[in-house]
Amino acid sequence: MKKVGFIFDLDGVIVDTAGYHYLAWKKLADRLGIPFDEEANERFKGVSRKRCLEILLELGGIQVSQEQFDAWLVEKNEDYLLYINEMDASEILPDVPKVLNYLKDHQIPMALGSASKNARSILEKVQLLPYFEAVVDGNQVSKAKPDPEVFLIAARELGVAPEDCVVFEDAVAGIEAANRAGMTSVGIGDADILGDASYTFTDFTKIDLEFIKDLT
Ligand code: B16
Ligand code: MG
Repeated sequence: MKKVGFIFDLDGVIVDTAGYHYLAWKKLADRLGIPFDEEANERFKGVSRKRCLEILLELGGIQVSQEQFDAWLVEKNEDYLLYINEMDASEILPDVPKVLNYLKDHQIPMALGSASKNARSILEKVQLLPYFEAVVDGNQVSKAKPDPEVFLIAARELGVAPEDCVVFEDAVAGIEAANRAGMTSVGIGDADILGDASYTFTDFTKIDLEFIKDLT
C-alpha cells in the first residue's frame, strides 16, 4: 500500500482564529485612524503577520520606520494572544475531529501547514497537538503561500512523496500552493472562490469518511 500524508492548514480549516486576528488588527487600526472592517480583514486570511501590517499601512497611506513597524507587529500579536490564551477544544470547527480521528485510527500521518507563528500553541490550546507528526508554521517558512514551500517541508517531514499528499485549505493562495506542490487539494469554503481545488466542501460536516478513505 502506498504511503499517503494529510496536511492541514490551521486558521479557517481546524479553528476559526480569523475573528481574533480581526479584533487585534482592528484595535491597532482604530488607534492609527485607519479604516478597517471585516471585509478588509478577508485580505488578511492565510497571509503572514508582516504582510498583514504592510497591507494595513498601505490602506492608511502610512509609512513608518522599521523600528515602529516591528513594535506594531509585537503589539498586535500581544493583543491576539490574549484571545488565543482563552481558547479550548470547543473551538475546533465542527466534524474536524471526525476526520482527524479516522486518520489517526488508520495510522495515516498528519502534518500542519500554516502561516501562523502561533500555530503550535493554538494546537496545544485546543488539545490537537498529539495528532500531528509534523508542525510546519510561520517560524520555519521563508516563502509565503502561494509558494509551495510550507507543504513541501511538511511532506518531507512526514516522509511522504508530494504527489501522495492531500492538503486541506481555506485560502486561494493555499490551494495554489498545494497545486504547485503537486498535491491533491481540498478547498474548505466557497466553491466559487476555491475553484482551483481538486475538491471543495463548504465545511467538514459535508465530508463523508468514504471520501477520506478513497484518498488513502
Ligand atoms: P500569526 P493560516 C494565518 O493562518 C491567518 O489566516 C492569517 O490571518 C495570519 O496573519 C497568519 O496566519 C499569521 O498568523 O500572526 O499568528 O503568525 O490560515 O495560515 O493557518
Ligand atoms: Mg487558512
